[in-house]
Amino acid sequence: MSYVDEVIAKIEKENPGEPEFHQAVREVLNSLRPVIEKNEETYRRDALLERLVNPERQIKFRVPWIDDNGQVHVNTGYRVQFSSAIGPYKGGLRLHPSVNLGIIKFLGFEQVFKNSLTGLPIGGGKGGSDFDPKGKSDREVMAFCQSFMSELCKYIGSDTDIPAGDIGTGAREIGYLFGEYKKLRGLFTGVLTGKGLSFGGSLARTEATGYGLLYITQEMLRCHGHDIAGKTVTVSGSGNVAIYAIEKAQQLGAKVVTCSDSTGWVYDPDGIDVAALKEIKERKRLRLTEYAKYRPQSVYHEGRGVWVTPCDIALPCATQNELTLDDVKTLVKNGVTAVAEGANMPTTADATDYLLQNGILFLPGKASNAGGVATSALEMSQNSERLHWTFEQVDAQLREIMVDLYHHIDDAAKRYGREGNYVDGANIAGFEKVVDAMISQGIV
Ligand code: NDP
Ligand code: 2IT
Repeated sequence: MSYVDEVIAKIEKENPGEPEFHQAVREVLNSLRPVIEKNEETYRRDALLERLVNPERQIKFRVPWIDDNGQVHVNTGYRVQFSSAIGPYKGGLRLHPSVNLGIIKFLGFEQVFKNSLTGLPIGGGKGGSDFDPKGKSDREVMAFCQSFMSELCKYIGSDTDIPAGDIGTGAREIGYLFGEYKKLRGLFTGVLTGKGLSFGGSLARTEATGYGLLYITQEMLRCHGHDIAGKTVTVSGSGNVAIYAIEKAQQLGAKVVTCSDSTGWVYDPDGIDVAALKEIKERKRLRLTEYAKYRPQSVYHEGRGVWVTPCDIALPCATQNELTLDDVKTLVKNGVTAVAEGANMPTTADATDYLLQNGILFLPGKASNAGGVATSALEMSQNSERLHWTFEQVDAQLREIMVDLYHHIDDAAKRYGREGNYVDGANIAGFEKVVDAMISQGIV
């Protein structure tokens, strides 16, 4: 059995009930086959792949908190510190009822390669809880965040592990988490990113993941002789990533006709009204059913279904495995040119294969959504020098990082005879830097 197959089998056996983690490991290791084969004996002797796919540390803890009626609830908190080979652990905190150890491990594993691709000195980690912020009062969210941080604070620090936002964790949650960390540790440091602008946050961090997705998509399209201007775009999700992807796509001259949440989706033939979306989702925290009140010409559908809408560019920006084989068959039938992932692993493995086999330009999330964490690293730099950069400075750096990232993965794909396969390109390019650091640092 090849070394890659051996390690895939071992991971599946030793981590039962974690299908998303298996999926992420399989995808990366399959891409790495040509790289591993060149050094198979040395890598096997040094257990390099076992060290790559097993987290350095995983922390699981109890999070008790009291609701507005005096009822005590107990959630589970996680922080998986996956790899510190190239820098301190860095990655978001997901608050969603679907969170379990396998989901956090898949996200932490992806983060290692993504962070490497940014070109910045950040290792990979991820955390979160099965707590659901939806429908909770601000006081309940604060109570949860304070309890969560009272344990997490023992394991993080501005030079060791720097969490940030993800699904269900936005500016409000980061604020409460930061306040509690500061109180418990007595330290005003850049221990979290995505902070408010009045206490060390970076301009453009809120926009960064969505904007970065469009910058890299634009560069890929440009290199293939296409332009975003005038194109029809479909987006799923209506959270942080989706909102700013829609905003930047429209600034670049595209028309975005859909968005969604976990209960339904909206089709707006005149293009999504971003101001209305921000009002509904960021300020009022309501459902997308509200959208028709702002835009009477739009249509609301219950359930999933964004991908039946004909488009040139599809941007899945909600969650993992939301874009299935049936969905991509419809996209291809409708003449899609490009699919770029705003979410982490939103495309199922068979759907990814189908897109690649049909010559669709496809950017995997670990490359195309890296603008968020890259800008988090810029926030860390600003915190270290105790300065603030302007929106234009941060945005210009973000754009440069995303353009460079595209050429980096394009080059890696070409070097291994996989031209145009950005899944392989991203996995190989991300791996090269991490493995170099791992080998230099010895068996640790
Ligand atoms: P938000 O919580 O701001 O928004 C998430 C959106 O996705 C909401 O519209 C939500 O709908 C929808 N959604 C979440 N879970 C599901 C589900 N199980 N089924 C259907 N819809 C769902 O999160 P973000 O925008 O920050 O994150 C979106 C994706 O982008 C995630 O995969 C995240 O890991 C990834 N990402 C985020 C980055 C960031 O900086 N925030 C950086 C890089 C990647 P509803 O409100 O109804 O739950
Ligand atoms: O998946 C991701 O890259 C994020 N949720 C952002 C992580 C970060 O540290 O900004």
